[in-house]
Amino acid sequence: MKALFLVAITLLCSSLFAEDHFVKMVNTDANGQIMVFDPPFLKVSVGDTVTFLPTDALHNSQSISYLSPNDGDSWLGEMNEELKVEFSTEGVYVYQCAPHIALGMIGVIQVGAPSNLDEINNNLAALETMIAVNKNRAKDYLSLVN
Ligand SMILES: [Cu+2]
Repeated sequence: MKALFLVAITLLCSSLFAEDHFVKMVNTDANGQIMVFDPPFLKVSVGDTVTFLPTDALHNSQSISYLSPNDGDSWLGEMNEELKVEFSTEGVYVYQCAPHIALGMIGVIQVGAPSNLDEINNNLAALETMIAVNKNRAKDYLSLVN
């Protein structure tokens, strides 16, 4: 009986504690990708946080409203700022580094179920017109949504 109680408490606690995730903003990653979020795709749970780390200089992280869930979370990091975002709304978020959008410096965060994935795919062309190099990244990262 006591063991069962302990198991129940352990399960309860693990669901209560949100996880913290980290994304580095770098000039080059381990795969030789240039101007990139590392990792570029993350799957997290509602209530988790993601901290963007200014590992290299002259990057920021900001959400893109037309590539986020309706009434979803939004953020706007300053250049070189370490920014912690808590996700309270489920869905898929595509975000960018403003100075390097032309170089395809974008990332994707999936929070829980990908309820807005069709909407994102419908709106993706607007983002892709702003990207000159590494145009394939948006589709590559979104292919990891599961
Ligand atoms: Cu950048």
